[in-house]
Amino acid sequence: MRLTVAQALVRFLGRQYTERDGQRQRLIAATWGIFGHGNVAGIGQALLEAGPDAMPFLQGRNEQAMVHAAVGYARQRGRLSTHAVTTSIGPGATNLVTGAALATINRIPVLLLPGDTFATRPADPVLQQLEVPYAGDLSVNDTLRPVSRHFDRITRPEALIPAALQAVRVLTDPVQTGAVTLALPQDVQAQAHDWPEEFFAERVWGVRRPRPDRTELAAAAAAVRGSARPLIVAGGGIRHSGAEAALAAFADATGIPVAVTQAGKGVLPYDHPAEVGGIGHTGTATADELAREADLVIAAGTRLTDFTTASATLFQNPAVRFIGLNLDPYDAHKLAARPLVADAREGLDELREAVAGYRVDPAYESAYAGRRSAWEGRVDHAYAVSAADEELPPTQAQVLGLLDGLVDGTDILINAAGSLPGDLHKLWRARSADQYHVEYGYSCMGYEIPAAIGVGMAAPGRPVWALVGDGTYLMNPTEIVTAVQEGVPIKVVILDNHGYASIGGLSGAVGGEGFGTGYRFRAPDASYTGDPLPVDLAANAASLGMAVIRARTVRDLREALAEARSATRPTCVYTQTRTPDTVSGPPPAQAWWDVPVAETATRKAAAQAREEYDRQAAQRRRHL
Ligand SMILES: Cc1ncc(C[n+]2csc(CCOP(=O)(O)OP(=O)(O)O)c2C)c(N)n1
Ligand SMILES: [Mg+2]
Repeated sequence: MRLTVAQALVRFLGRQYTERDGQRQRLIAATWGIFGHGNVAGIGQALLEAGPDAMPFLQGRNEQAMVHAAVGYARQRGRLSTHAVTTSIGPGATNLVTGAALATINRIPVLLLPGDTFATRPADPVLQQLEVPYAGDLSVNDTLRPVSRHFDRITRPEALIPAALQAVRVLTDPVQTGAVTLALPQDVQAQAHDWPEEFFAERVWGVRRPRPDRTELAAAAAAVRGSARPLIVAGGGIRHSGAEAALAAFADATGIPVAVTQAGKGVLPYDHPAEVGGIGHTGTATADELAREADLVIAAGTRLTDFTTASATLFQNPAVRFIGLNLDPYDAHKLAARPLVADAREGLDELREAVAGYRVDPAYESAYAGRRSAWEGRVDHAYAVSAADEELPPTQAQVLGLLDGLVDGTDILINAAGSLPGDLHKLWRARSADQYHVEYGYSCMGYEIPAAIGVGMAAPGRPVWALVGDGTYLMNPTEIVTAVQEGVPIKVVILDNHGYASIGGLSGAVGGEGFGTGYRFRAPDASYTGDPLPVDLAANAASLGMAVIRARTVRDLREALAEARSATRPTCVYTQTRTPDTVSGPPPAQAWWDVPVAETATRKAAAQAREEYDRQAAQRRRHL
C-alpha cells in the first residue's frame, strides 16, 4: 500500500488498542494539532485525508496546553487511552517541553509528534532551524529527549515501522509510560513508501498486571505481621491500576490506616473509616502523626516525593521500615524499602491473603478514629460561614466549603499549583475515586484549564471544575477558546488574590520577605508595593467566549457556583478572595518542606529564617 510516512503513521495510530481486564479501547482517541511548516503538509494533510473516523482532529491554541489536555484525558481514562499532539518545527515543537515533562513525571502516556527540520537538508538553515556548530544532527527537538520516556526521529520512511511499534509499546507499558516523542522531519513526512498491509492490521496491546514475586511477598507479609503501628501511603499508582476496591478490602481486613498523596487522594472515599487524609507537608495532623509513629509504612503506588516524606523528616520512629509496593522497581526500592514489585491491585490482593488473620490492635484503630474526627472538625471550622461572612468576599477555604456543599461524586476538581493544592490536600472531602485531580508531580501553573478540557472529553456529562488562582489564570488562559469551540462545558473558578500568594507566604517563611510576589504597580523604591493593578480577569474570560459570573460575596458565590454547575456551556465564576485571619483559616502545615534559606544575609528576616531552617534540617533522616 503506497502512502506517505505521515499518512501511514496516522493510519497505524488509528488501529492500536489497549486491553486490560477484558476491556478494549482505542489507544489514540484523537490528535491535537497546531499547524505550521513542519507538519502542515505532512501530518496535516494525512489527518485531512484520513477523516474524523480514522483519526479525530482537535485544534488547540498552545502546544503546551494541548499536552495538558492530552494528559487530563489519559489520566481520566486510567492511562488506557490518550491523545497525540502534532506541532510545527521550532517553537511549536519546543513549546511541548513543559507538557512532556509533566506527562513523564506523572507517568501519564501522551504521544508527541513534533515536526523536525529536513532529513535531506537541501537548504540549511530552514526557517526556525537551530544550527549547532559542533553537531549537524541536533535540532531543537532534542530538548525533548530528557523529558520523554522514549524518543525517536524518523529519518527514513522504512524506519517508521519499528519506531511506531516501539512508541506504542512504551505508551502502553505501565512501568515505562510517559511522554513518547516521534520527531518527524518535514521532508520525510511527505515521502511516499510501499507499506506492508500487516503494518495497518488492528493491534491489541495487553496492559499487564504483574503479580508479586513469592519471596518478596513472603517477606512483606512477615513485616506486616510483625508490625504494631503500620500505615499505608497510597499514591497515584492505586488509581492507575484501578486498585481502589483491593485497597479498601485490605484496609477493612487489617484495620491499617491509609494516608494519601496528592495523586492518591480519593482512592478511598473520605468517609471510609481507614482514610486518614493527605500525608506530608500538606497533610492532615492525623496522617502525619501516624507517620511519625509508624513502625511499618506500606508505600503503595507512590513516588515518595519530598512533599510526601516532609523532606525526609516525617518518618521518625527509629524502628520504621518500609514496603515498596510498586510496578516500577525504581520506586519500589525507595527509602530502602522491602520491594514488592507488582501491579497494585494484584499486590494488595495477594498481600491481604498472605496476612489473613492479622489485624491491628483495637486501641490503635480507635486512636486514629478519634484523630480523624478531630480533623473533620478543623475542616468544618475552615469551611464555616457566619452570618456576617455572607456579605463579605469569601476566603479560599470558604470557596472550597461552598463547593463541598454543592458537589456529588460525579464532580471532578482540577488544580495543580498555588495555594490551592495545599488547601485541597488538607481539606477536600473526596467522594469518589476520580473526583480529586490535582497534578502535583510537576505542579504546573496553567495545567488546569486545558486538563479540564481533556477530562471533560473523557467524562462527558460530568461537572468538571478547573480551580485557578489569578497567577495561574494569567499563565495559560487561552485554551478557553478551545473549550468554547468544542462545546466542553468546563467550569473555571478564578480565585483572585492579586498575586502569587502561596509563594509570597513561602518567601516570608524562608526570609524572602514576599519579594516579587504581589501584583502591584511599582512604588518609588522600585518594589512592587504600589497600587493594585487595574486588571479584569473576568472580562478577559468573557472576551475568550466564556459565560462569566462575578461573585463579590459569599452569598453571590453560592449562587454563582450552583449556576455554573448546571450550565451547559463553558462558564467562569470569578471571585476575589479575602485573606483569613490565622484563627479562622485552614490549618497550617503539619510537617516541614525543605526550601533552603540563605546561609548568610544582612537582612534580619533571612538570618532568623535560617535558624529555623537549621532546626528543621536536623530532623532529616536517611532510611538505609
Ligand atoms: C509554570 C510555573 N511557574 C512557576 C511556578 C512556581 N509557582 C508555584 S505557585 C505560584 C504562584 C501561583 O499564583 P496563583 O495561581 O495566583 O495562586 P496563589 O499562590 O495566589 O494561591 C508560582 C509562581 C509553577 N508552579 N509553575
Ligand atoms: Mg493568586
